[in-house]
Amino acid sequence: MEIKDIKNAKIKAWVEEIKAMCEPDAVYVCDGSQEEYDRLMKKCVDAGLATPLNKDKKPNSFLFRSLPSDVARVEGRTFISSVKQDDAGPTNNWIDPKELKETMKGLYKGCMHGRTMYVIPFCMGPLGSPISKNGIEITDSEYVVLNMDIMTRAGKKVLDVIGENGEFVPCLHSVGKPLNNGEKDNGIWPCADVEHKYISQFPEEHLIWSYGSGYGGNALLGKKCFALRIATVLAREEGWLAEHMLILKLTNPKGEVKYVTGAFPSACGKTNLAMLIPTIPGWKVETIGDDIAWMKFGKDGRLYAINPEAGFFGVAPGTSDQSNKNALISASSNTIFTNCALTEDGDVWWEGIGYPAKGDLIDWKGNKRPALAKDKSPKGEEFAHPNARFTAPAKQCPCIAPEWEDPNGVPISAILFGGRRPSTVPLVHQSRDWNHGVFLGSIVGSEITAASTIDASQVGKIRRDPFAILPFCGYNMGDYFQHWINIGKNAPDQSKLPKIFYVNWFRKDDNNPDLPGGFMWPGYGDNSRVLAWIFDRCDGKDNADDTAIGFMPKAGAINTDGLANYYKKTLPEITKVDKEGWLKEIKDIRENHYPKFGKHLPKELSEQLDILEKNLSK
Ligand code: OXD
Ligand code: MN
Repeated sequence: MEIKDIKNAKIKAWVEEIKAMCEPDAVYVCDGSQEEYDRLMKKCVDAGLATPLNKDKKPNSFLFRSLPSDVARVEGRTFISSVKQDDAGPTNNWIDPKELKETMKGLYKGCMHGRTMYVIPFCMGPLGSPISKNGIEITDSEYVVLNMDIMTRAGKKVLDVIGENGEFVPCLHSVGKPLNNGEKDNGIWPCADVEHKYISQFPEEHLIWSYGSGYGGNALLGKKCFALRIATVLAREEGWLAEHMLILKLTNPKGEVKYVTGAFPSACGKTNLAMLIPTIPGWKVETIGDDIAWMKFGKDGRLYAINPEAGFFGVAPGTSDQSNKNALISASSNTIFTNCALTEDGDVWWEGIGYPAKGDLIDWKGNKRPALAKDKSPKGEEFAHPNARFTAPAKQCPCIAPEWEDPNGVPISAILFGGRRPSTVPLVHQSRDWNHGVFLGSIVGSEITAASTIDASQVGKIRRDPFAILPFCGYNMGDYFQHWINIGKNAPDQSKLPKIFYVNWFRKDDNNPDLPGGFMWPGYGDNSRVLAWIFDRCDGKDNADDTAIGFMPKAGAINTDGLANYYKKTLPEITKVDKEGWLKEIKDIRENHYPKFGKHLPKELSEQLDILEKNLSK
């Protein structure tokens, strides 16, 4: 389609304005058809940017390789450009919007020379849902169009929904690599140098400008930039919640259903939990979403969630039949792989896939190397980049719930928080009430391990990632805590609020040689044992003890049938209150975490900290 096919005057004017600034060779409005997808993919293959995979192994799937300077989100180059710095808060990078726009306009000027400017109308959430929101992404990257096609509902149908007067979030993206006359990409991933990358959110204007990166969350602007950073701002303005949470459907052996959301920092197995295969008989987990949840109160007073995305942008390394079979099946066709290794027979491979590769591999940097006899590689010598990804349509997930696109969303019974905590935090505990739950969300974090830092003095400290939304909150995190408190306070019916739980799959005992990896809990499918306890808690079942830190499973309340004996022995240890550990935790929160938020810290959270301390000293 062309600009003239756009009926909405506001969109048209904005597209014309960006065209005049970026000076592309052509402008193309995406219709979202299969023919368009195939044509643009062929363009990428012809330009040497994409490799078609073996049709017998991975039908209609392609592999892209990025440059080593463009392999992940760039938090250091991500900005919340609010008018006042205080509104961006202590956890976001801030530049004055006037200054940032001047700088970025300088970069955008003529940045699309030699390229086509694509206009992608997209919807976050099921089309026509009262919870969904529309956006328009302008980009000069075919890779972005193709990924947005999988990750969102995109194309003409969205323009029709927006109509002549509907609202949309404008999202501008350029890879920041103009081409001189006749110049071609020649198989080299286009992007700008790190110091010229800007991932900018303007919260007052609900506007996104991204420059210089073609990768994932930096470039697929519907995801982290819109569905989290701008959506957190919209949610606060409009009284709902935009969260970095998976959504799952849990069915018990009687066929009763509950829906659960969960916030976990990156690399804590969120996608695995969303697609879990239970090890306890009769229980079923189905997926609604694996990364983002938008939640609004329904007419019945319950909190309803939708998954604003239509696909999974999952981390490939570590995904195996054992860790997440359903993700592998989701990505077995019609999938875009990025920075995975390529096998001799035209398939993809990555570390932790569960089997060694054969023959030679082309690694993510494009070098041919003989495969190793195992499915691990030394750090820095990986064949697949540790942040290699698959972009797969959610509808291909074998355990996708039939109602995953219900425009009304699904009613949430429980909200989980969790991080990687080798000590202190038990396997599961339930908050006493909403504010206590908000407190638990506010202290989410992962312990820094020797594997995650080169600075030995940091090991054992806790990197806090409140609500697992630290890199994705579009405003002051203290005000975000207050928003959560207010949601509870102003709920149409307090008794219908979801119950809040803190889970920890990662307790360790390195001195016990029986435990694989030193982990005191098996995780993966066995997490269903904890989900089952949570399910029953939501029904008010008498399966908990009231402890100093909240409700915890009564002895025998977690189903251990079929669990290895050594885990049966560790279970009492990980389901009791570690008083010393929690007192240290309180000190860390009081001295290092909460003071960052200054006057923005809700008094309700300091109160919760005092209550916890008092309970522990009883
Ligand atoms: C993601 C992340 O890519 O949270 O989803 O980092
Ligand atoms: Mn995420």
